[in-house]
Amino acid sequence: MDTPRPGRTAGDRQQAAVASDADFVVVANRLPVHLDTSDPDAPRWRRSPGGLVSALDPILRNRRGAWVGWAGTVTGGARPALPEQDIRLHPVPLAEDEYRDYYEGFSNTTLWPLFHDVVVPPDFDQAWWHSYLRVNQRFAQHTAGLAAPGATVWVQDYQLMLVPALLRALRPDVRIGFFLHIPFPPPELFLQLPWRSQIVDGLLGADLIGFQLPGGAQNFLQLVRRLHRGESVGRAPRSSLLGSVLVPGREVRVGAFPISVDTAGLEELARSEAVRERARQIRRQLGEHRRVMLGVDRLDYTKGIDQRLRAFEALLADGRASARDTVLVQIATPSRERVEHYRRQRARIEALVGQINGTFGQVGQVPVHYLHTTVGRSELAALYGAADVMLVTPLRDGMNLVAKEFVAARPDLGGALVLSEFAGAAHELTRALLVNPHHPAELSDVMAAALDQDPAEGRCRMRDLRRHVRERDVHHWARSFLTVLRAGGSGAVPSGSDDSPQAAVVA
Ligand code: ADQ
Repeated sequence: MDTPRPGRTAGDRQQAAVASDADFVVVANRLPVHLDTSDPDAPRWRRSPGGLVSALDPILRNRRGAWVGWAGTVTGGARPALPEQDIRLHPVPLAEDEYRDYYEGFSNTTLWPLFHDVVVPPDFDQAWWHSYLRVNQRFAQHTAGLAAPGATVWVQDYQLMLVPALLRALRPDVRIGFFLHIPFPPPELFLQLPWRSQIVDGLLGADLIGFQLPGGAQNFLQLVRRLHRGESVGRAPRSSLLGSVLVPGREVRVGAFPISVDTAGLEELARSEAVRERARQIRRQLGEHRRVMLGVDRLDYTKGIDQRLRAFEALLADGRASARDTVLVQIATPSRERVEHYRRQRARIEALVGQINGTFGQVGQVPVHYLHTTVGRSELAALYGAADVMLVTPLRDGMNLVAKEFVAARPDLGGALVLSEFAGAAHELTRALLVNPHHPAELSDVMAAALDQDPAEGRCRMRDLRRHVRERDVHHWARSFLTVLRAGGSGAVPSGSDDSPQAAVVA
């Protein structure tokens, strides 16, 4: 869910000529494509791999679907397109200053840190807010022009939290779902936001608001209560639903829908001979006898990469590991590189890698292999297959798909998963080796325990973890959200039930 830089666009009023006939519309910051410029003479649009696309793809094809989002690159006005039979893409233009203020600014320097427990202090800037509002309005307008009467619209993530209400004002006939991929913070933190009421009202334009975890849904319900002082009525949770908010004339349902991965697809890839051979080759290249630890993350300060490196350094320092017997491979995808906190984080990590290798390495044998790059799906599956220990240690994470991908990619039942308690995935993957990444000694101890894990116990844990990700894959996620979204009537509540000018929370 990350974006490269844009170029100049045709501007605000550019609206592609498309018929209003889409009866299922996905609205996300990014279109599920990128421009492949490996052949500069013949740049081509390609599908971006990802669980969200594979989950929504069959629905988009079966139901005259469309995807609304930013194309993410300099196109000189060229429309992103996929082969005929593929899903319909509808690009929303962004100007350079909007990319800076709406995306890098408000989305990633205000909302992202605020929603991740203020791991770094968020910046509040009025100009960014105005840009966020303007871009959300544009997304709502494009969607309104595209959706068929009575269509279902599914809005994704924190960059677009105003879209539900803006869209409802334009198109009261459509059914609107919203899903937040990142954590929803406790009210005490959210209330710092100068535009808190506008964001909450934006979300309340939806018929169904989905969070990764019940805790996020509860935080939201509490916040609505605090901001609106609404009447709260007890109700037993039904399936994924945890409560409702009554707004004038409508009921907004609130629930938890933990996202997952394309388990079958990953498993098939992991079982392929090419991937298995590549995994063996990686192990040979790293040193046949060495234990392999692996980290795969976007280079983000929430992912706990530096904490993980320091914990590994402690193991090397106290002799529980050495460059001779253990290696840590850290793959970090370049991310949000113009944002100051990300630049500093990269410098911190690279200094730490240099320090560890400088202190504990030998010629031809360094303890940390660090790659600042994106790797392909097959290479990723091979890395997962080669690892003895997978390190997923975020300080805060909505879900963390890497943890679930690792489990899906280990049909051999090998490998140990070290998983932060602060990743949403820990709520489900309780048979992983759970750890508090804020506690340096505990993190080193759990990493050491993972290296020394009894193979029989490891297989037993992995079997349980795999059972979970097979039952709860990304298709299950999409199905359960859309089933609840469609099951709600029109969203209307009997007139007279709203006797407060604000909202009531039913939880
Ligand atoms: P992210 O913060 O981007 O997603 P995550 O869930 O870990 O985090 O997903 C990252 C994806 O990128 C994974 O599919 C992973 O395989 C891939 N990836 C990471 N590094 C890579 C590399 N170097 N090369 C290739 N691929 C790489 C946000 C939230 C998460 C939530 C997801 C989905 O922050 O908490 O799980 O959305 O809802």
